[in-house]
Amino acid sequence: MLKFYYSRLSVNARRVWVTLLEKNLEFEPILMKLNGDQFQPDFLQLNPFHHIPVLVDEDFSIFESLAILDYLEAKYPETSLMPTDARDIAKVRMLELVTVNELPPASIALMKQMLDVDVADKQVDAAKQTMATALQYFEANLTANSEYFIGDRLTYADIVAGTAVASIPLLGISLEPYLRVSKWLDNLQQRASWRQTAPAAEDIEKSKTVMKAILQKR
Ligand SMILES: N[C@@H](CCC(=O)N[C@@H](CS)C(=O)NCC(=O)O)C(=O)O
Repeated sequence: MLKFYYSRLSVNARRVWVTLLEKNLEFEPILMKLNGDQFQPDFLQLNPFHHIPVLVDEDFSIFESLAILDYLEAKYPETSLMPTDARDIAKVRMLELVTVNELPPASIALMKQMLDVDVADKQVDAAKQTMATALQYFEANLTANSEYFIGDRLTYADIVAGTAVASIPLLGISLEPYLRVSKWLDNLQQRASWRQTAPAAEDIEKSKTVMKAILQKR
């Protein structure tokens, strides 16, 4: 059976978790505390960069969440989450890569400010601007009534961007000005896969001490 190493608060892990659920796959979840367990030799053998998520399929171990999604799509194509049209494929990739490349550095700066970790005002302003640009980009890729980025079906664009955008309000940024994004996210959050993987408020609260310690080292 597939083994999935994750943490409930990791956006990077959540996109894989949602995919496993949307594809109806059986898997063994292995919860990581990220309190040092990611540096244990057994885990470093799976991912020498000590990050979750990791997916292990028998003797094959995969890290980097987008690589895991590619693997799951190729191996389990029955519930397909990737379009076949050339432009749609490019759109999915752009939305995925904007999410994984642009949002994390901005999130780190905003999280530092929220947790009272030293961060320059200039960096916080730049982070807010990046978030606004990304949200406008997502908004421009939706229509007033679209439930998904690509036509009438869920794709990796929704899974990758949707799990990340769900965390943006926790950083003090309101999604209200982005009407299409708000509606699209509301729709996604009705899905069983989103509900099952949503971090609990008490877990978010508890994680703040650990997060602060990690951010002070960055
Ligand atoms: N690019 C990686 C990022 C993975 C990542 O940064 N994971 C974080 C949790 S969200 C982690 O494991 N941090 C613990 C550490 O780096 O020691 C991916 O997409 O899988």
